[in-house]
Amino acid sequence: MFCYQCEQTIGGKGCTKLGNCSKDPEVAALQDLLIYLLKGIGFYGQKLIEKGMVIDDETHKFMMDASFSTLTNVNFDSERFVEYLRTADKIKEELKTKAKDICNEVPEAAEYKLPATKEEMLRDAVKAGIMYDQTLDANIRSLREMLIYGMKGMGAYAHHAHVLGFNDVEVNNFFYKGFAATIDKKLGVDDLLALIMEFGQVNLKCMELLDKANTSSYGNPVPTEVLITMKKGPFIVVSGHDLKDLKELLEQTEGKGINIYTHGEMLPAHGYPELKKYKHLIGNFGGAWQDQQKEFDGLPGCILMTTNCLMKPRDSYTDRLFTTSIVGCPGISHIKEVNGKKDFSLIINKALQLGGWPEDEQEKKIIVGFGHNAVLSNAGKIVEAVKNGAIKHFFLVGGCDGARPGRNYYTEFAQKTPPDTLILTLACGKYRFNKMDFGKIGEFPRLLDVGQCNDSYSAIKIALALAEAFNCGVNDLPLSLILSWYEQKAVCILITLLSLGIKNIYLGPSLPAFISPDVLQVLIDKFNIKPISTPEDDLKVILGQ
Ligand code: FS2
Ligand code: SF4
Repeated sequence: MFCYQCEQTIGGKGCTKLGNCSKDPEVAALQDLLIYLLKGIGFYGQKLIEKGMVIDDETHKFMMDASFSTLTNVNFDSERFVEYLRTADKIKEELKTKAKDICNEVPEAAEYKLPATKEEMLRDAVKAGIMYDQTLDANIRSLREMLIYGMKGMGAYAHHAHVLGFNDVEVNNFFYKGFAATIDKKLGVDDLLALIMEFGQVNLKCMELLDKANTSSYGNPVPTEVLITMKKGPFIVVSGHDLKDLKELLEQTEGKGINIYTHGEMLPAHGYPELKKYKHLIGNFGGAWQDQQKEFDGLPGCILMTTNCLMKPRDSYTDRLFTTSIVGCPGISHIKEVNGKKDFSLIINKALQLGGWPEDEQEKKIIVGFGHNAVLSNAGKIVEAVKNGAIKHFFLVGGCDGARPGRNYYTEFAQKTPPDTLILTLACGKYRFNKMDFGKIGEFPRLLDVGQCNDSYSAIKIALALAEAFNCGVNDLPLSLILSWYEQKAVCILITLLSLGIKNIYLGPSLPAFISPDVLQVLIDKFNIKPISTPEDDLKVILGQ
């Protein structure tokens, strides 16, 4: 196997024997082959789109789901990948038949025919490996992989919007164009760089679409206090990012004497009016994803994993862990959708049987719900606070968390920001400091939780609105972006920020292994992207001290 798509790749180079995430060589090989087939589908799909033909919604849904399934910490179940591969092959053959009169030179990935058995698939997967073609130029490989990882991230966003009934033709169509481009030998470095920037703009649309899907389904998040201590009684912990799964579970547990706790990236759910109205959405449990094995160990309740980040479970909680949607893990019960509905009775009965926590803990609360609507409804006051000097600088300290050392930087950075600065945060990296007291500036808490990584659009919208209010560009605002990355959603967000021309981003804790030295130099030259150093030194540079 060879995989270097995430930040915790072994040695900062690549996982070759077993993933640091526990992805095994079999799953890695099947994922490689799935991406290979998506390239073939992309080739025929793009030809058909260029001829003005419309691809059906089921195929679009497959493209986003299959891309999402290969994202870090989503699915470890090889049997599920065999199913995806068979569907991919069927779709490719259908598109091939439709496109047979309009294709001249057909690349190998588009000609490939999936064999019948898993053993044969594993044999074939070798040629789908990232490093298989040793003659490929390092910069071309780097840019192709960057685009693929970006599309994996966008696959997740498009999936979440789609389950709520929201679609965008430009977003759907880009998957074909993007995957086709990764097997197009005519595209050089400049072409791929231009395409990646185009992708950044398409992904912006996708993030906007997801924002619309979430806010029109559940209302605009409002500042909300969230209990972070435990209450007596049976409970289910809901992790991941999927608000629809949470809503369905809340409906099915109402009046049953079960408390629902959010976990990890589900924390911002408490701010949505249509979710917070459920009284048994009681609070938030635990920290960021990398703490789950310790926190779920022997838990007297159930866990529903709606999306990433899933870690290989310890034996002590395999009987109380459940997956749904794209998530999968061998030996773990999976709740499927049947006729547009999910039946959570298995998990509900198990939670009742486990009994939950024996007593209440002393209450502690934090505050969430500072999406773009909540922040921008106070835009006038924020602008005024900047003009009268009460707010000197804005920091966006956000992104993914992870297990590797070096991430304390973000805690220390947040703690060292001066008291006359405002910190916006989002995604699971915030667990490093979101239970700390940063005080207030006037009526605003200094730390504003904008939401999940899926809500990055909110942060972009806030930045663009501030730039408009001050009649300047985003790069001229007293705003600094201090980002932590881990998986491929962070890749698509980063590309979108670059496509908006945003400069001077601080990125850490380490730089992506898939970015070649030459490509990195281009990013430095064009966007002045910087690796993080120390909180003290970076703050000095940012604040001009
Ligand atoms: Fe955090 Fe993990 Fe949100 Fe990422 S829960 S690192 O895949 O999606 O962010
Ligand atoms: Fe390694 Fe990350 Fe790939 Fe897992 S997803 S195999 S940790 S690079």
